Formats: sequence, structure tokens, C-alpha cells
Amino acid sequence: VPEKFATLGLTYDDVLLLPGAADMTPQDIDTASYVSRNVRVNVPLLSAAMDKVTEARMAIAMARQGGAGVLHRNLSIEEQAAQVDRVKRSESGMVSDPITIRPDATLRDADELCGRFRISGVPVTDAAGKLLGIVTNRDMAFELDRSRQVREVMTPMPLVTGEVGISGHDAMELLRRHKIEKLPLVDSSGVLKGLITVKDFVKAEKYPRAAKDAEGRLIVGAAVGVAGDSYERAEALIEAGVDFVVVDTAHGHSKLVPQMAAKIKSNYAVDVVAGNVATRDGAQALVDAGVDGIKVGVGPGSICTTRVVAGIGVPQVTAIHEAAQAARAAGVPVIGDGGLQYSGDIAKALVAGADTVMLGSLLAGCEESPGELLFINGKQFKSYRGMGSLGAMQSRGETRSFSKDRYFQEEVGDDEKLIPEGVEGQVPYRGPLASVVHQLVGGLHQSMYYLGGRTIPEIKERGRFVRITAAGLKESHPHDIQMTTEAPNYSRR
Ligand code: RVP
Repeated sequence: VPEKFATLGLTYDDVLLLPGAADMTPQDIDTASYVSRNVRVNVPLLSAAMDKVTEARMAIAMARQGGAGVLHRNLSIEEQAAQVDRVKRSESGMVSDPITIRPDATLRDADELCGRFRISGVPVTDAAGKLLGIVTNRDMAFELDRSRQVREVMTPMPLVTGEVGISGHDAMELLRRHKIEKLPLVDSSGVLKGLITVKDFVKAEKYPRAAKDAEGRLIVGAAVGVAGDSYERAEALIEAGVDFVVVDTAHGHSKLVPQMAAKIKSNYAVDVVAGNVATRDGAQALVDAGVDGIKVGVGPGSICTTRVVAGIGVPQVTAIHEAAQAARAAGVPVIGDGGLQYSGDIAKALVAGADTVMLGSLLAGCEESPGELLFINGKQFKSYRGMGSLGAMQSRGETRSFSKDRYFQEEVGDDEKLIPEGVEGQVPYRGPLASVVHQLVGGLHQSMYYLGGRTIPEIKERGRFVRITAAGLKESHPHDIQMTTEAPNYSRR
């Protein structure tokens, strides 16, 4: 008979990391890690698949900072796939499948296209894809009659073009020499094959740590469920170029999750992350299903009430450590999802066995998260809520909620009968993501130096914990002082 009581469950506030010998300099530190078997990031941070945290804008910002966003799924398949598309097109060495327009389209059409994709000009092609010209802001700005055709105002061929496969350096030279912003790439028969823009070079310099795929496009993940048309959702996301699909449920140790993961994997060469689990057995079941990453966390989330509503969960440091026992042996990366409050919690999660962490509340207050700024008593906030909260699960008018099945309540017809497992609220406004990530990654650098590890695999190997008491936790936080100035990385909760 198995033991009735598992080991003592510990979480972030129950432990500290022991300082270790550091035979290195802070400059040696490298924070790169893996989200899943084939998806590498430069900082081990993911933004949560929640409707108040990650849409395209946050995902773009996260990838530019070196991590990745996981697009939430509380919206239609078309909308979510369009967001993947926006991230994948946002920045790249070369756009391999550029947006184009036909010569008989109107300027109004061109305006609409540029607005939708936030671009400043579009190559003009015929039905066979042959490049006829380019229409940019410069061609369009002074044209009052928006019903005129693109062919009448475009800059026609011959244009300065490059060959497919041109080096970044040569492309930049051409842009510079001809003082142009866009370089279409064509094959020997004049068919448009790609586009290089000056903006991409500027961004590459501005975001040197950006997490990118083999083609230089930003990395992005997206969540799917297990019910209804979830498989069609996965197909649409993959079609749009998503780097990893996350089979996202509150109970990953249920047969539907490995089934969905296996179905996607058997048909597509895309990384599939699945979760959430909080035990070794739960992780093993996902390893056996062949997943590429395992997401760990049942109940640690700041907005989560699963542990009180259902009495279920495992304190997060123990959950990560247990799950990692199964995952590590199989070479499957682990994501520590939820419950992080301070930068120091990142290193604790990694030493416990995670490869990356997923953040909700720490990022919900950023400029780039969905939702308006709220002003309350002169202070700025942004709203944040659990995906299992009433607000997120309720259908509003015409809009259907797609997050009910995360909590197995797809079949509940009447919104009054839902059993919420999350709450709704607000978090302080924190400004642009870049400054928040700067503090989080800076804190992680400090942790790694104290631990004496150059890389994340090294700190996972070498890091040791000490368990602390309530008195130890009190000693950890500022004490015996009345704080007068907010630190950018510390506020008491
Ligand atoms: P936190 O960072 O502590 O805010 O936690 C975020 C995580 O909480 C999410 O990534 C998700 O796993 C979990 N979550 C989201 N909604 C709910 C809920 O309604 N219970 N929980």
C-alpha cells in the first residue's frame, strides 16, 4: 500500500538557496535555457497563457527580451492564429512570406493592410507572384483620392532588389547605398520570395538578446485545450507558424491531455508542451506520451483558488522537484508555472528542477499586457484575473468563453452553475516589460553568481536549499524599518 502522506510540501517562501563557491566572474553568466526539447530561449521566462497577460503585444515584447510569450486561448481560433502571425511577422532577418497587394487594389485597401499589419509599405505583385513594384507611405501620403488604384501611385519596377540568400551585411549595404527602407528579394524569374527591411536591422541592434527561430523570427507559443475543436485550434496555430503548442489544462494527469499531445505530435513536427501536473507520476504520464515539455503547477497561482475550492495541490518547490525527477531522466524540460513573487523565486524554481518559469501576476501590470490602465486613489493598476475565475469563464453576449474546459466545465450550460477556481482583481501598474524583465533577469544573474554557476544546467546541478522557518522568512524581508522608498524589485505583499 502506498504511503497515505507524501513528503512535506515546500514552496518558495519555505526555502533559501545556499551560497556556493564562485570561481567565475559575473560576466561569465549565461541564462539561456529550453522551453521544450527544441525551443531555446535566452532568458528562462515565459508569460502566462492568460487573457490579462499574453496577447501578441506581450509575446513580441517577451521574445525581444529573450524569453517567450504563450498566447492565451480565451478567444476564437482565427483571432489566436492571427496573433501568432503578428508575432512571427514582427521582426526578422527576412520576411519569407511578405504581405503583398495587387495592382488593381485601391489605396484604401493598402491603408487597411498597412494598418492591420503595422507596416509602412507593401510589394505589389501579379497573380503569379511576380514583383511589379512597391507602394510605400511616401507614394501614398499626399494622394487625397483613396479610391485610386495602387498601380497608379506605386514605384514600379525596376526597383533595387536582392537575390534570395543575400547576406545581412550585403542587404544592409544595398539599403544604405540606395537610401531605401525595403529590399524585395526575387528569384531569377522575378517572382517575389522575401523582403528585408531597415526596421529589422534597427530592432536586431536594439534587442540583441531576442529569442528567435532559425529564420530570425521571434519565438512564440500558444495554448490549446482538449475539448471541442481544440485540435483544429492547434492546426491553425501551427499553420500560422507557432513554435510550440501548449496543451493547457488545470489537470494534466488526465487521459485527454496526453491524447491531445500525442495526436498533435503524430501529425506535426512542432514542439508540444503539456500540463499542468504537480507529481512525479503526473510528469511520467506526460513523458510516456512523448511530450517535449512539461508544465508544473497545481494551485500556486496568485489568482488561483484550486487549493481551497478543491483542496488539491502541491507547494510549488516540491511539485517542481518531484516532476523533474521524471522529466530529467527523459531529457524533457520543465516549466515552473505560477506562484513566483520575487526575482529570487526564479533561481529557486530552477534549482528545484525547472528549466524555465511562467509568470502571471509579475507581468500582468506591464504596459504590454492586455487591458486599460485603471486609476484608483491616484495610483495606477491593471486588471488581472484567473482563467478559472467567473469573469474569464462566463460568456458575454455574443462572445463565447473558451477557457471553461481548462477547468473541465465545458458542459456547464448555465453560467450561474460554474464552479470558479480563480479570482479577479488588479495589480499595480509596472510600466514597460523591458524594465520589469531587466530586474527579474538582473536578480537571476545575482542568484547565479551567489550559487557559483555559469549556466542554468550548472545551477540546477550545484544549487542546494536550506529550509527555513517563519522566523527565517521574517528575517529575509526588510524588517525593523519603515520603508520610505519603493525599490523597483521589492514591495511587500
Ligand atoms: P501567478 O504568476 O502566480 O499569477 O500564476 C500564473 C499561473 O496561474 C498561470 O500560468 C496558470 O497556470 C495559473 N492560473 C491561471 N488561471 C488560474 C485560475 O483561475 N485558477 N490559475
